[in-house]
Amino acid sequence: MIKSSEIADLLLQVRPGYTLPRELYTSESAFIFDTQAVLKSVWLYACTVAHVKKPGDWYVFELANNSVIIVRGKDGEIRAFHNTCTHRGARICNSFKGNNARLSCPYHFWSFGLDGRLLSARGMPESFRKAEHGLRPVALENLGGLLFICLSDSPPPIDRAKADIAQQLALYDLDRLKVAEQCDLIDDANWKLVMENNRECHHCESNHFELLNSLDGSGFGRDFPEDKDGGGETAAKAATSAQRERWRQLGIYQDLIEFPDGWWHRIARLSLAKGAVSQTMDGKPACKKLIWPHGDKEETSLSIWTQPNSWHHFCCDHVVTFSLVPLTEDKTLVRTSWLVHEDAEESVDYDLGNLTSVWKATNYQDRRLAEFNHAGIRSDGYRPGLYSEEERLVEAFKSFYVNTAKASLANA
Ligand code: 3BY
Ligand code: FES
Ligand code: FE
Repeated sequence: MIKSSEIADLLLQVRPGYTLPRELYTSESAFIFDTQAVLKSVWLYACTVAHVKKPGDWYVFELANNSVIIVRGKDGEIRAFHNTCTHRGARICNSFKGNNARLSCPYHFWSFGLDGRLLSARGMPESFRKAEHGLRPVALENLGGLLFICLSDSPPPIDRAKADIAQQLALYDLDRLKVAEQCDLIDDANWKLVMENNRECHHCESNHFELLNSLDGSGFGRDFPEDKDGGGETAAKAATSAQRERWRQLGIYQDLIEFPDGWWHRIARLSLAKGAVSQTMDGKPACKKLIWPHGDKEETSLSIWTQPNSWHHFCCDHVVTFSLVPLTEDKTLVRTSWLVHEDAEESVDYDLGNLTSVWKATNYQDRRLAEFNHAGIRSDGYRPGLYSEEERLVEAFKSFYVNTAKASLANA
């Protein structure tokens, strides 16, 4: 078992531009430190507003021993509560989603309103005040339809991320979407390696045949697509500038937003490859009912990456969101959800296989890579290795982790 002084020593060994020391990826103590300190001190992406679309819809987000109920009230408000009964502590919601008019504990049937208030409790003494026994709230914020929770009693600021993300996502109106498919994958790899893998496309060319039908991997991780050819005027650069001018005219142009002032979000509008207008196998929309107002001719998608546990892609016809949760030091849950227009009908407007095939294939490929990475790092022969220039966003993730970890130790 590593003590916190040993975690501190490991963090001190971390060098800029290099991967982490082995034990920070592989030890049980680092996993406990990550889930009990690091990840409790930050905002975590849980799900979207479409996952709790109707009043009474609830969704459970779990991190190690903690379980959080995200629930939409009769008033339409979305709130979050610890999934532990205020009677004798039983877990109230015991599957990962549902719809109920009240939240009833299965043990002695205390019943709670969707706003967390205790409504009924049998046989309690006369002095008992129901108002004092409501569910304990968890901090929740809605960032343009993406729901984030924070398990700390004093969550860090979120205003800048909220403003930037909400501004970009207004175009896609997540309130009008529904979840068409959700899929869980468990990677036998540490969560930080699964995240690192997401933050580079250095591995894309030889691994992501399906994804590269629509995504141009070569620009990923560089400053911005038009910078990838260096300073000179090239045909590719001219084409990119022309396209961005078109976006500007449509009012969808945005500069790259990348961890502004030390924030934890990155937003980029990407040019899709090979004439694709959506991230599908044939590059065509997978759903007939579009979710944005600009038709199906724009060769573009919007992406949002947040530290430390999510990434999201917004196409003209669908959204794919990814939430990542560590399960043990060498197991990570990658939960992927595909959202389409609420009026779209399966088999009429979209085929589920066609909608999900690119990212299902990509997730399997990435799982294999993260597992190879974890297995190799366990070796006595492993030493922290140097990131390439295409891996600067991996370094950005790693330093976010290290800085948050150091701050958690300092505040302990
Ligand atoms: O989904 C992503 O954001 C990254 C970029 C390209 C590959 N990768 C899985
Ligand atoms: Fe929930 Fe008793 S523990 S009603
Ligand atoms: Fe990948």
